[in-house]
Amino acid sequence: MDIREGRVIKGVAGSYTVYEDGVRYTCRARGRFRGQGVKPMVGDMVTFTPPTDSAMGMILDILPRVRELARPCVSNIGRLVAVVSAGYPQPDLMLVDRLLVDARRIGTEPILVINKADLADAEQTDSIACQYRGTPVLAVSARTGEGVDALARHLAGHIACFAGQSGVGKTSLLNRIRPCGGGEVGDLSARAGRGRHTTRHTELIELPGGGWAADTPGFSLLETEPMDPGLLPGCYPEYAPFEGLCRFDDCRHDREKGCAVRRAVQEGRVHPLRYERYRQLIRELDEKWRMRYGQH
Ligand SMILES: Nc1nc2c(ncn2[C@@H]2O[C@H](COP(=O)(O)OP(=O)(O)O)[C@@H](O)[C@H]2O)c(=O)[nH]1
Ligand SMILES: [Mg+2]
Ligand SMILES: [Zn+2]
Repeated sequence: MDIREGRVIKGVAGSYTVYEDGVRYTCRARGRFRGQGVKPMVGDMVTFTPPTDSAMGMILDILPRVRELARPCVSNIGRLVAVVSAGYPQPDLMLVDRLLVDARRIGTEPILVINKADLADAEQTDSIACQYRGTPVLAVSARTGEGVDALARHLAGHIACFAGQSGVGKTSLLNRIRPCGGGEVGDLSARAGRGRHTTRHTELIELPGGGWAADTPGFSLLETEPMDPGLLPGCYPEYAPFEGLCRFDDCRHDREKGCAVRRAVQEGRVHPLRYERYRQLIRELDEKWRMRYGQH
């Protein structure tokens, strides 16, 4: 048997596109996956047999997967690109914070991309960037191309997930990075009227520097999956210098007495707006966690 190894880059209705060495093969998944309740996922490395004249292509096994998200359904994610707009739509930094937490929770390096820099001055982009000490931030413009090379370098060799509000320019950026990508750019006015998303299913597109990108609608897992609130502080790199300095070992940096993170906020070493959103988030996670698991 001709057994190969490749990457699943698309899956629609039980039909998978597997990529190996520049060639795309259409495969089905072996029947026994269904019995085990597992399904190949976009991003998976798999063993497969390519289609022949007499047989369909078949995925045989899924190699161990890491860093997977359920929405978007992608595995082996190496970079999470949280995109906001410096112009319209108004940045939803709570969504950005949720995306950064999701990324760090699954062990993926996030980057914050401030797009549409052509519509804003440095002061406006800085007012966002300065809130994210410890997170790489890039100001870019899909329109002028500013910063796009730096972004492409950051993604090279990885599977990158683009996420963020509708209309911030995710598809436009991907089209810039990969001019023949052919993603459909949304018409903001028409779309707002009908409330539809241009980007539907998840598919990996090949990046010129090696690597893959998924263009996904913007939402965060935290809205759907309860997360242990105790893990939240570890998802804030700007808290790391103050670790172990709070009065209580199990300090969650909310209302506790003698909290070193709150002191850092007062001293201007952690951004107050980011911290306020953190408190909102941890209280929200508490609530969900309690509803799911009872008092803790
Ligand atoms: N001025 C400006 N407009 C942009 C830029 N990037 C995207 N747009 C526009 O923003 C709108 C939404 O872009 P799109 O890529 O569909 O956003 P998505 O929903 O995040 O994929 C389109 O009208 C784009 O032409 C940019 O860098 N500057
Ligand atoms: Mg789009
Ligand atoms: Zn604390």
